[in-house]
Amino acid sequence: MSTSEFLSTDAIRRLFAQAMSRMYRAEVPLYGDLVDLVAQINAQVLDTDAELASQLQRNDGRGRLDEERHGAIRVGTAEELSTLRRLFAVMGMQPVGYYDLSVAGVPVHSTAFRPTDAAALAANPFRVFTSLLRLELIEDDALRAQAAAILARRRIFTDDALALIEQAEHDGGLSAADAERFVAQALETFRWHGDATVALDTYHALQEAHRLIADVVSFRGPHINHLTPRTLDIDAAQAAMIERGMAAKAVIEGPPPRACPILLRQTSFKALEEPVHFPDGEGGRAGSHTARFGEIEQRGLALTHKGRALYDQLLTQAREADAAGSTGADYGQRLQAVFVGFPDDHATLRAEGLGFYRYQLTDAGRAAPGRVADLPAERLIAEGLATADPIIYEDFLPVSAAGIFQSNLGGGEQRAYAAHANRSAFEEALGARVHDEFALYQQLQDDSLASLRA
Ligand code: OOG
Ligand code: NI
Repeated sequence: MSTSEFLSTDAIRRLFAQAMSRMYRAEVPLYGDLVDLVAQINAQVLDTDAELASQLQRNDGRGRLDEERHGAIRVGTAEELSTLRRLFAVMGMQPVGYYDLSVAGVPVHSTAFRPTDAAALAANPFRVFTSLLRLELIEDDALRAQAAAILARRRIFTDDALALIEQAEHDGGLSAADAERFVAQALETFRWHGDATVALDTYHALQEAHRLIADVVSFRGPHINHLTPRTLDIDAAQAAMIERGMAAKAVIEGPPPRACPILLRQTSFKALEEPVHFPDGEGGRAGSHTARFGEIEQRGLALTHKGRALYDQLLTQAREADAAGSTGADYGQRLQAVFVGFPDDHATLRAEGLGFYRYQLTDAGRAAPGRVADLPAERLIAEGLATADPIIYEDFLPVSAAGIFQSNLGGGEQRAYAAHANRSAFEEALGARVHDEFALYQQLQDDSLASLRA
């Protein structure tokens, strides 16, 4: 088959994201409510904020907004992770970034599979935060061996999914009909199973080691544990959640509200306690499991290394102010006070090299190629010949992610692991290097600057 007969990876990713969204709506109806709520808020914001509406239009952000989601899964073995990498590659999703969550007491390390270039991001930015369990952090030797043996036995991909991955790798793509079969087969890996594969006692022992370990080891596959729509106003969305009686998390993770949003702000509703059937005893036993939840997020400017260092420093300052982490009642105020130290207008953010921007000529700029050629970018902007729009942060934040993990595992446990980041072990399990997110944003900015002169 020739390349032109393949369905594009962007189109496959869109089909998959839509199928996941339909499945999760059916599995967790509250997610559907959240999607509807966010769509309403976004429509209101776009109605009232003409500047933001036209910025999104210019920046290829409007078209993708209604379908924009991220999801999260957790896997148990290197083989599972590396096969996921191949599965996501069929949809144009690459591993970006490395996140060590052991420092926050969660025994995993993670990456995000997502599209990387401007056109693919504009088409559909679907991302999946993917965590690998670090079995070596289970202290009890017998329990660790038992968990490893259980994981070694399971098969999380259907035979057809594996065959279609191989076919796509071999041929360089999939036809429309094969892509549809691929999406249906891939979906099976992420489906919820209400029947555990381990006895109730084993489940409890795993849970004692860490609730997350029980979540990964006790089931047939890595059920999608949340799908997150992107809101343009998370404060309004959070208020609307509470108004409708959803059990929203008290604190919004990430930076405080700002005139120029940066990075990522997130909030979630608590995970549901769901009935689970355990296979032991006469006819099995009834129990429950808490893992799946809902989350919303607002995305803003991607920061440079310099900007990110400032963000990390200010966040640490706010969290350590009274040793309460992000739990104290006055955390929001503390955060606001500390972040006064982070410039909040785009001209200063650009001048200080804190964020990445996408530059484009205006109509006036296009009409005056001679003038454009000679002027530096900031002068072009000052004279109305070019615009600079924030490049949107497409990734995640480890401190926020740890907060989301913690608040959704149920139970109030807080523990710390002595282990630290082990990126090379993660990449070995993955079977590939992860992309450097800063290099990707730099490339987007450089490409846009080059196009001013083209
Ligand atoms: C992933 C939690 C991280 C986020 O948005 O930061 C995450 C998980 O609970 O598996 O999704
Ligand atoms: Ni999330």
